[in-house]
Amino acid sequence: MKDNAYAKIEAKQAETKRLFYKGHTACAGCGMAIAIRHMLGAAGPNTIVSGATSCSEIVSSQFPRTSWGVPYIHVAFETAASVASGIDAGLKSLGKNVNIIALAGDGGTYDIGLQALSGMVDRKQNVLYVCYDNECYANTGIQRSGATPYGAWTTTSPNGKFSLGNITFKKQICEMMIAQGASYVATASVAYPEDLKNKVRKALSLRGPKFILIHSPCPPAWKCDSSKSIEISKLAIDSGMFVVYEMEGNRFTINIKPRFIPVEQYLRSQGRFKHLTDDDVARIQIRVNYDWKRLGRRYRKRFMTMGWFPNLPKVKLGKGKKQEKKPKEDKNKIHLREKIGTRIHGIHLRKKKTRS
Ligand SMILES: Cc1ncc(C[n+]2csc(CCOP(=O)(O)OP(=O)(O)O)c2C)c(N)n1
Ligand code: SF4
Ligand SMILES: [Mg+2]
Repeated sequence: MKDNAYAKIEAKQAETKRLFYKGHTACAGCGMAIAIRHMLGAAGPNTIVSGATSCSEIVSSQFPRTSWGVPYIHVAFETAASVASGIDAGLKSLGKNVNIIALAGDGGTYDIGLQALSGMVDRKQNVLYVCYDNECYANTGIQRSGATPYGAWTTTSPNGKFSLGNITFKKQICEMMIAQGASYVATASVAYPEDLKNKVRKALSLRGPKFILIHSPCPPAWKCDSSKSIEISKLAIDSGMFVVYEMEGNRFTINIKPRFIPVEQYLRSQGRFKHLTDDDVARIQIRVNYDWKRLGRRYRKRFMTMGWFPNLPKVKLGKGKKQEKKPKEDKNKIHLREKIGTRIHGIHLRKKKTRS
């Protein structure tokens, strides 16, 4: 019985290793490489991948070497979804049933490939779109993307005397896909591989456009130790900063319930947030609390059936920099009230009528 279980695990591991070969050149602790390994392990060999320009392509497919154990087409930055749509049309006309995966980073999804992705969902193509989200354009030197969190340092949103770092909150890409009517929308994390693989399997078993967002740490961009990638991914979920859920049709489920530790624990684990003051951190906590309350309101019934409600941490503002005092009014300044009965810029100032 025990031997059987081990044999199963080994077979699974062999399958995972075979489809995304070792020897790629991703940095140590790279979430993207872990995400792809699990994604392919779950998809199996009957798969074609349309992969956008990104770290995932650079580290795995430099001619004449490859890490891909399945057909992999490297496509232009913004075209992962449109090439996958073409593959879908071609295979349909040949009557073949093959898993089609479009793979891109957050830059290639939230920003530059959004139009192609939207078109793919609109046309109801039978494609699974996987976005690994390392929250920046890592491949070209860590620039800010639509997925970069508020307050984060990047090379195009540097922190300094007059700058906090990135001043926008993450684009709600999954909500956009839900609004567009994708058959299946889910988020996953490299810290929970079984959940990730189950989602890939489930998505591929459904027809129509599917979208999975995988939170993927990037040590050079997040300025963290490469041995801490998984730990930090868990902190993102436990603090409620990254929500792990799925939306199958109209059914919303939280797959990993956070413990709601203060977001500070997540933020202080990475150098890209180290410049944030206590007030900046409190502002981020307010936003996270707001997002959870919004989620709770929208899916109130589902939260009730899950029998679980978010227990959000309290926020204290004003711990950080002192607020600047307002300058006192100049006593010599003539008050408007004293000018009643005169004209200012052609307007006759009258006394306000009071009801008797
Ligand atoms: C049209 C176009 N614009 C810009 C580039 C340069 N470029 C290549 S990869 C990349 C960053 C990709 O970022 P992301 O999609 O987040 O993937 P990551 O590098 O983070 O894995 C950029 C800007 C390009 N190849 N094509
Ligand atoms: S820069 Fe980041 S995403 Fe790119 S290979 Fe290194 S860890 Fe992975
Ligand atoms: Mg990226």
